[in-house]
Amino acid sequence: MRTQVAIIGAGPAGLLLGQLLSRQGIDTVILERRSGDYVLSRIRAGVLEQGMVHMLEEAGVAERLHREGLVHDGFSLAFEGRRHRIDLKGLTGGKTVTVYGQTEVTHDLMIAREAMGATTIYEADDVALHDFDGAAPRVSFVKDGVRTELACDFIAGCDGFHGVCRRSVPDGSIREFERIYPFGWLGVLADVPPAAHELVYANAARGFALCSMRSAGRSRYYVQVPLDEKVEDWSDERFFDELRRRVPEDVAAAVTVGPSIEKSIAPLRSFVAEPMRFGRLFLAGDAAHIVPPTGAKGLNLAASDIHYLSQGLIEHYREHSDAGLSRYSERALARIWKAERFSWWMTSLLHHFPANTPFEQRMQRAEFDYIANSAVGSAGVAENYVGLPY
Ligand code: RFL
Ligand code: PHB
Repeated sequence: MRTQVAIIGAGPAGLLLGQLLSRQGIDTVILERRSGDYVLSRIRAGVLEQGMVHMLEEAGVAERLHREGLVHDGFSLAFEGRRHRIDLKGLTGGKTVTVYGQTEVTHDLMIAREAMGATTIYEADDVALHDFDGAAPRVSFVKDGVRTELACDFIAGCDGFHGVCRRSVPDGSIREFERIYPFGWLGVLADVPPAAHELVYANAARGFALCSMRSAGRSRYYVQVPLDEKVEDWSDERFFDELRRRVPEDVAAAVTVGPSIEKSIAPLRSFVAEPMRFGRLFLAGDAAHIVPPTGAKGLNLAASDIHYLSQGLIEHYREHSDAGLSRYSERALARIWKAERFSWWMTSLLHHFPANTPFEQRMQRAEFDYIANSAVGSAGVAENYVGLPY
């Protein structure tokens, strides 16, 4: 088998790259460890920056997004029961975010890829990367018990944090930066109307909570929990009780309780691998970096990486220039570090840290007071939340 670009991973990063390249006549094969249904069953992010929406338009997959996505002009921060609205649109000269689930984005990209006739091999086991430090890289994998080899010009490592690509790079050639937070998010998805029209991020005495949504009839809620908490110990009743104790009173009163259709705990981590290129292997999305979900940046960063990487690959094939590929890691990382900073900052502001001293608790309160009383402070939050320019 042979292709121009072998893409490892059919998450949003891999599928978006495949779609942008296919539309330029560049041949790709995607190798995915899981089944398509499994990929679609993972409930993850829900907030898209305008830059990501533009990329999905460019990829020709934004029709349903524009029909069903919810455009949000703002969101609220709540602190010890007080609430401050961040007017995204007013503070950024008209920018907004769109609430549209990651599973919907993935679904739309899968359909578009099928329509283009591009190859995706699901349930590809034991993917291994070969010779990517030279001019003729190869990827081998096992499908239905048979080992197959795929020759290619480039490998795009879009296989998430636990994937094989980053791990395949020789020791010492990539530097890793990491922070692990001492708590996780317990998330519930339920077919009930959202408690508020916009997202509410709350720091309360009992810890962080977030009211989010997927549609007018589907809510997504989170509460901060200790890392050793077990999801089996959280009945729906216990979850909704805890949620209502953490959000402002009027929001709590508007929470509609209903049976969960998904419930899981995700740990929080900040992580960056530098550089994002080794020879003919390029890392993108969660394969190269992780942010805590507090700023809603994970999925959006995967998209901005793909913006830079697709440009570099298109330049290579169309203009025979490797300038974009040479600058890929540097350009992507400049944006990634700023999103890492914002996600870390928002996580620090809004969570209950077991080791925080009373001084640090006062710092959180002062930070909130500053934002709530300063147009400049609020504008900084808004500018980062809608997404920094590509
Ligand atoms: P993905 O989505 O993880 O996709 C990677 C794909 O690669 C496949 N894969 C392999 N394929 C072949 N061979 C191998 N050896 C492979 N190893 C892995 C995987 O099966 C998978 O299909 O990465 P991508 O495309 O970079 O997209 C990134 C986003 O998914 C991610 O940043 C966000 O979802 C992060 N994230 C959240 N972000 C938010 O903004 N808001 C959220 O609420 C939010 N919740 C989450 C999240 C990430 C989570 N993870 C990764 C555990 C909740 C969870 C649970
Ligand atoms: C979500 O709806 O899942 C969501 C929204 C905002 C975040 C994180 C997750 O910051």
